[in-house]
Amino acid sequence: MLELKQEWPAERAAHYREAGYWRGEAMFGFLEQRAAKSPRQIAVVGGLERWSYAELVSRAKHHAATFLAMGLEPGTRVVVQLPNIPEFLSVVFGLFRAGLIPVFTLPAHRLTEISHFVNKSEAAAYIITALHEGFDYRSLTVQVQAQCPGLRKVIVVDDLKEFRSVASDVARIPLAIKPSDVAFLQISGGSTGLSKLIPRTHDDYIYSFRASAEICALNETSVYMAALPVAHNFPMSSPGVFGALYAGSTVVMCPSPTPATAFALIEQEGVTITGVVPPLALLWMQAAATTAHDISSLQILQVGGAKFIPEAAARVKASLGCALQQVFGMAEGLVNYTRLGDPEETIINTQGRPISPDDEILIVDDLGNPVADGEPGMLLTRGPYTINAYHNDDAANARSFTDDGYYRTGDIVSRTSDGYLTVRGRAGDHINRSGEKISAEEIEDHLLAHASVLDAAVVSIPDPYLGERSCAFIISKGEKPKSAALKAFVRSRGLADFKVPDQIVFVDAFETTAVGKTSRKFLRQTLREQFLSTSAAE
Ligand code: AMP
Ligand code: DBH
Repeated sequence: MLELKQEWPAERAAHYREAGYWRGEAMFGFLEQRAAKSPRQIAVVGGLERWSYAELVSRAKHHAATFLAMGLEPGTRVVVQLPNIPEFLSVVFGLFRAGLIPVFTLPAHRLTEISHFVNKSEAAAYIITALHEGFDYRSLTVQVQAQCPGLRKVIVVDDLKEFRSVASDVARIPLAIKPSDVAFLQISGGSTGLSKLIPRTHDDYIYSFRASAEICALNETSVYMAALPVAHNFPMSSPGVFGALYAGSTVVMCPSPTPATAFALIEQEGVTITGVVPPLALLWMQAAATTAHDISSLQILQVGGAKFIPEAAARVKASLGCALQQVFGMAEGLVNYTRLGDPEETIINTQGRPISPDDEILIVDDLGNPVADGEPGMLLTRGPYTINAYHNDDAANARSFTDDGYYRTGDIVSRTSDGYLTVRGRAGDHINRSGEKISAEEIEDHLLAHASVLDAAVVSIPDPYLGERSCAFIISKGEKPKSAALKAFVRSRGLADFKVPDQIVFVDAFETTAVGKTSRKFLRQTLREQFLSTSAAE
């Protein structure tokens, strides 16, 4: 099994410890300490469940003992595909307690993605819930097992209760966790090809959500609602469910972010803070005008994952009666926030500034030279919670990191003189569809597998609802397929629904560059521009 690593140069690591960022805490340990301090405080609410900190810890320990009794050894990777239910937390903290390594995936992922994550992480187990939103995950596990010979165990969370009696004495399980170890694998949205795996350590991740909880002023009276799928880095750690638990707040697991469901929970649980992507913020603002629910407990609406335009940002306070916080982050590390006391103008027009004084930010032009404040350039960053490498992916690492350890974010940003960043665009070729990042290349590869597709180019098109939608330009061969059939074909390849092209446009030919070879980047750009100019003319 390939070792999991995430290492910073010794000098920087020493500095991060001295500065008090890395405190030697571990993912299960912090929760246990919280539970010792306030055992009866409610940790998590969801569905019919309402667990205190003591109960969450006790459930996690039982799960830990069960996992080990099943023969899973510390260090084993375990793919977790769970929706927003309290068991997400008991299972994940159970894995941490047992020294197992969660590999986070989204409920929307299907065969192709899950098999890739299992194989790439060399996972031996896969944890699901039987049914969610009408989808039967048990049938998915059968398909995944057929494709992943190394996958030894499928665990259905609904069955874990029955294993309780099997659990041996949890106190006897040795806790052999080093805070500098990799705690879990997070997934990148992926700009080229399949999603990459992101190894995060206890030290670095805990720093990011502890500091985030401070920035958001979370305390025991706060109620944080996870509205987006909780395996996303944003609701997990910015400050997310982990930051909320670190601060002793209550976490509310919202099963779906529709205004009807979310507003009812805000009222019922007195939610004080939650985070959404821009399209949802727009939907919530519209729904708030006529809702029968009292959402006045909400103090902060965080918006992030994709660009929130200033015109919409300016309306949050009046529409929802709460403060806006913009969040610009990435699963690879760096997270920026507007601060609660910032002037309105900063909150509306920027995506915030970094968490840490030791987040190093470079904004450079095509030649790698720093640009002046206010000028757009490519964002590079390194710091105490930004990774230095992806897991087992030399090609991506060579592309994504500079020789001196900066992560190339692929985002084009500008910086104000006081260090606030505004996202201006991106250099990479992904589609940011309502905060879900889709790799153009990944979808093109699936389209090319269709017998009637000669060539395919997938681009992002501005969309009034989604922010961006995906559009596939297709050169067909033989009989021209129907758009619906092509979409169904992509879906049948076992992909998350959000990756199916929103729109299909047939063209006769693609332009080629002067050297005669097609540059995909140039091609996508040309197609997008042509499409936008013709639709503007219509
Ligand atoms: P990932 O690397 O998959 O975690 O996705 C992170 C990317 O999401 C960033 O590099 C940005 O491109 C995008 N992103 C996240 N938050 C924002 C935001 N507030 N505004 C614009 N883009 C964002
Ligand atoms: O989009 C993201 O990946 C993101 C957005 C906001 C993120 O990872 C985060 C905050 O931590």
